[in-house]
Amino acid sequence: MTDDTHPPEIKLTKTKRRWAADGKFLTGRVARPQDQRLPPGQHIVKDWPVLDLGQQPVIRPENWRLDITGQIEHPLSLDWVGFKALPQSDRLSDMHCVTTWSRYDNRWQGVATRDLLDQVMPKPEATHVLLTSYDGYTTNMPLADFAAEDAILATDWEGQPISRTHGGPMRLVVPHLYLWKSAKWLTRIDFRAGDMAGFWERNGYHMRGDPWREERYSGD
Ligand SMILES: Nc1nc2c(c(=O)[nH]1)N[C@H]1C(S)=C(S)[C@@H](COP(=O)(O)O)O[C@H]1N2
Ligand SMILES: [Mo]
Repeated sequence: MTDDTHPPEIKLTKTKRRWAADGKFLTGRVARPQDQRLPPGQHIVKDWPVLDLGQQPVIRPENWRLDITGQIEHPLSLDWVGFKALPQSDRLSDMHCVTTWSRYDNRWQGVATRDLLDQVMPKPEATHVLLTSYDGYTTNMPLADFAAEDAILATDWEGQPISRTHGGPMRLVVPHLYLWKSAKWLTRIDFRAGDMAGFWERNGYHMRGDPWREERYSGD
């Protein structure tokens, strides 16, 4: 695992940091009509682009761990067998990437975040989660967003194990926020009494990231 305070500086990182500075892709629209499936400034793609910091870790099931820590009644360190023994769910959802592509109707299988929350029992102090991945990536969100009905710790996409490039063996999917919040290769969920910026959030991106409010950049 790389040091998450110094993820690799690659071309995409520099470009996306510049977009944040320039406010690129902002349409100025913030309303979210109930019937608006496609958020403002987005376009639909049929393929599934790969976006990450350029390090795609290889994790064997026997070495995989998910640590759940912080402001919870029952801290957990799960191995692959323990994770697969949790209740399994299906979700159908759209993805919205801040680089303006959206992909509709993705079928996910895995553990609903709600079922994980039932196991670990967040304390009243817990207001946010900070997520850490095997490539050193971090991202943050309010607990209420993590707990959303559609949010899932996904192991399968369209009936197949999620490929390594897309975050297998397990990634988070929080479909109502921009896709950078959906950590690939997730290995730690820290419940915190307060918010703390993750990687893109420290690099000009929004602490919440609601696509229908176009919360692309900090200050939007
Ligand atoms: N661990 C990790 N998760 C990550 C990223 C990353 O670099 N590392 N990139 C994020 C970004 S910016 C996007 S748009 C999505 C892309 O997911 P995909 O490659 O499966 O399309 O993953 C998100 N999750
Ligand atoms: Mo992204």
